[in-house]
Amino acid sequence: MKQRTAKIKRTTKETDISVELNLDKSSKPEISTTIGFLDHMLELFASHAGIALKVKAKGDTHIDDHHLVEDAGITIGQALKTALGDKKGIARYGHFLLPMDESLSYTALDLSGRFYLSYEASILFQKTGFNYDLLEEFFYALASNAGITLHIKMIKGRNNHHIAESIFKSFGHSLRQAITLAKGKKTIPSTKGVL
Ligand SMILES: [Mn+2]
Repeated sequence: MKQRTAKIKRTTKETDISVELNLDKSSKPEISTTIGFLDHMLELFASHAGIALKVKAKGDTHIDDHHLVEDAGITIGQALKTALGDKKGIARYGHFLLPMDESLSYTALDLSGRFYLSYEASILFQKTGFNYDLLEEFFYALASNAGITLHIKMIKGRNNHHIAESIFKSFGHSLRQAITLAKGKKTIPSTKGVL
């Protein structure tokens, strides 16, 4: 079977991003976005999703991290959509409850071709470091460009880093389930016949 891959390059006046993705191969993630925290989250996501992901990104982070985080989400979303192709034989749905020490998060998704995002995570007040508001921007950009119905819910947590980790790992596991190909199944899992 042909492997489900994508290679996307996206350049704007704000950012310059390239993404390579293989849904049928697991390898060590190669992530370099100039934002250490985003690298860490994307590495966790790719490892737990069991996919090969390469991301190289730079942008106008002298302003703040907003454009780069959002555009990384857009480009990864576009790569996911491309790699998924006609979605023949995929499981389509995935959900995962994931603990990370004191934090606990849930994600549920449908590779429906329709975008929906429900994001409920109460990140705690912070003075410095990565702006955790951007996580919602990232998932909005990714899900809208990939055509994913995505629910993200933080159930509990006291540490921002752990909360974010629980969300990205959970998302990885949910995606892993949804992209799984059922053995010998070649149909599109929809009564409409198209996703
Ligand atoms: Mn960590």
